[in-house]
Amino acid sequence: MGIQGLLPVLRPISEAIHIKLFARKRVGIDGYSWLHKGAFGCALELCTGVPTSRYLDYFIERIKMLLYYDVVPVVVFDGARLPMKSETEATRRESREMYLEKGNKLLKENHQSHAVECFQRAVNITPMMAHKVSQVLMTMGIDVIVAPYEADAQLAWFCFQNEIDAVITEDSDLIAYGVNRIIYKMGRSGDGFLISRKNLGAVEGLALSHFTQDMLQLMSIIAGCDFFPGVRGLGIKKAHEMVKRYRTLDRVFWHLRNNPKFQVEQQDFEKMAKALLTFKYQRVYDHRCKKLAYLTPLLESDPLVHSMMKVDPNLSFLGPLIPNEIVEGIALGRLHPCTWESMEENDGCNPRVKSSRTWTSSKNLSTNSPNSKTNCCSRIRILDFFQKPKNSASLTSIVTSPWMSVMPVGGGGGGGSKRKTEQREHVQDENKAPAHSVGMDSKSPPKKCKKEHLERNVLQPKTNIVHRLWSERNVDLLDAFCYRPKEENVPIDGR
Ligand code: D5M
Ligand code: MN
Repeated sequence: MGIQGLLPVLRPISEAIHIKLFARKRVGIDGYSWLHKGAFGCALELCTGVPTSRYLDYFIERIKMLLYYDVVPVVVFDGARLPMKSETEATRRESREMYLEKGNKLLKENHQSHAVECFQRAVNITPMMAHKVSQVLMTMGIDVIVAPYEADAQLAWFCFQNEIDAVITEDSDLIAYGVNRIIYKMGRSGDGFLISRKNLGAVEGLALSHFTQDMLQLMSIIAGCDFFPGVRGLGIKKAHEMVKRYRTLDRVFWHLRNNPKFQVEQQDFEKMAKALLTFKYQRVYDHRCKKLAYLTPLLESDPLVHSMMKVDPNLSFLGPLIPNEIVEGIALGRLHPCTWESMEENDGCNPRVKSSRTWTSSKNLSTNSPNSKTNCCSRIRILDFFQKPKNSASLTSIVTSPWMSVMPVGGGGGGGSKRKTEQREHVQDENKAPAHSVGMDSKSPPKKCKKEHLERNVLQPKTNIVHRLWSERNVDLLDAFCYRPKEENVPIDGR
């Protein structure tokens, strides 16, 4: 999970912060990270088939805490498996199965506490669990989206598009993707550790100030990441030294290949190149155009891209193509990200069990077919709750809810002018795609959709839910959403 050895070396630049630093700002949440943490406390139930929703309680508790501190959460869940991660996923699956077997054996032998430890490593987080959490989040008026592939890349996209100001996660991949501000180890009281991209140049013993984003990604790949197992005998510091010296993939690979100390095969070049391109161009959901996009604009003149396109014109390793209406259905939580089946039909069941309406292959779908649209949208219940604006061009966020209003950035619009203090205060300069140096701001603005040129709307919360409930004096609901801070001091232990 993540970049091997990266978080511990960044410890000197981790700032102890409290989440209230991000009051009135939008903060992205790596949903699976909280699902994993929440599942830890109910692993026995999850692994033995006892119905439980305790992982949900954990999630909602954290959300309530953010709302208490006026932070606007944007929850992002992982979608379908990325081809580049198949080996990592297979290793994880084998490990889970091994621990499940071990746990069941220990349970039979009446060693419950040891069994629970095994089950904690055996839990499989499913899209249906994410869906159940989403349903509750949506009723709370929280923005929630399912990425077509990795939540990491989707969060980076939101960051580059200035939609969020920081990400809460435990995954060091977010650093390689180029996210500006990442909050790790956030405890239940809101204490955590912030790693800012602008400080990466200040890491002692791992000088990154002259590293470009490509170099940071290359270092991550040869040290070991989810897309490439790394070069044996090369830790993060040696990886850093090598990239500092040789700078590009071609030169680094040539050096590795010609040094018998490193057992690098010729076919590793392609794997490393694909890993590099996946960090740069992974497919994400463009919530404004409602279709797939590349994380950063694809440079077909890039020799690596050019050579990959010759063998794989669709660049499927960046995430296979998905028809627009399906990708929208996935993003909004209507369709299962892997099977494309309706999530509602499967509710409460194993998502892999066939439902009455099954999308089997993309060739059955025509984006213009009236039927396909009806089929994928007909059974939506959860989103009936929300009013979608008729003019989709003005919808720039993920889900509209009764607590949200569309207003242009920089004031104007309805509730915005009334409640100036509640507008999101962007730190615009740092939220751009990391095309150039690490620890420095990119000069080129992110590419925008056509309609974006004239009018850039951002969905802003009118008020957060706690305010709304206060104003309506809805005591019961307020109590349900109420968060009471507790003292907690979580030490950083970096991974
Ligand atoms: O991991 C997605 C998120 O889920 C990331 O924040 C880490 C978390 N995760 C993944 N696997 C585990 C396990 N086994 N325990 C705890 N947390 C986990 P990604 O690596 O992007 O797939
Ligand atoms: Mn990751």
